[in-house]
Amino acid sequence: MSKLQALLFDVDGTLADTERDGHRVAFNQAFADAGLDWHWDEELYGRLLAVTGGKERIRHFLADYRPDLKPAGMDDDFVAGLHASKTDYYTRLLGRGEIPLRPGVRRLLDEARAAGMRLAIATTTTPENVTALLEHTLPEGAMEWFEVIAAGDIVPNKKPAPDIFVWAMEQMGLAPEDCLALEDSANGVKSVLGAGIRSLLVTTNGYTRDDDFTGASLVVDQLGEPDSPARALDHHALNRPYVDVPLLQELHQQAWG
Ligand code: XBP
Ligand code: MG
Repeated sequence: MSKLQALLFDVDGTLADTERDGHRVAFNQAFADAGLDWHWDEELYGRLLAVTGGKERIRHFLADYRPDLKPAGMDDDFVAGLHASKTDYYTRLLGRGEIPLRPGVRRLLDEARAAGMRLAIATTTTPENVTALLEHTLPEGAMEWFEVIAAGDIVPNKKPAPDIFVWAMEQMGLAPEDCLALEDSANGVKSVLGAGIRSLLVTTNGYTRDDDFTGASLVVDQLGEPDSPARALDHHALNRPYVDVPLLQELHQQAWG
């Protein structure tokens, strides 16, 4: 039986509900700034989320929704410039404190640290975005709570590829049987399972509620707080009001036997 040593957190949708009112808004601001008439409404953005990574998402939009615009000046440099502008808008939005952490996130981080658990981030988003979110939602110095911040283009293939989780574990000198991952989406689940990690908690949000989470240890609607209980959304029973360290240890034991 392997002991749970580390929690690997996804960011977007897991730590905070960043997509609809954060990334999407920043993409649209960058498009308007560049004089483009594109607007990603909430429904379209939900479909575009099938492709992870902002630059990849823009290229996917061009290829599948606006093929008329290719290749007239819409090359990789253009996409990179547009995306840099989006990152700027997004980090400023976070800097204004517009996106809080999801319920239970701060509590679970505190409990995990008190239990001596090692923490890391494994995300598709740009590193500056992770810094901005953590700096504006957690106390000073909280970046150091996370031993490794695996983000963005640091690996060649973004989720659903397993690369980012594999990279994070390599940096920490850990094996899959030492770790539990927390994710919010089907792409995240595929990435985790592909990396060989078997203990996996999914916390859903509006965009991912109907995703396929096959292989997850437990699916909940939120991590929950004592006054705002989490609900199990799969066949598993949740035998406590919120996700805590003992529950994660139980899931880990069940996954690895
Ligand atoms: C997050 C993403 C990211 C963000 C945008 O996925 O898909 O692309 O939407 O970030 P996950 P950038 O939560 O699975 O990591 O624009 O910085 O790429
Ligand atoms: Mg996510």
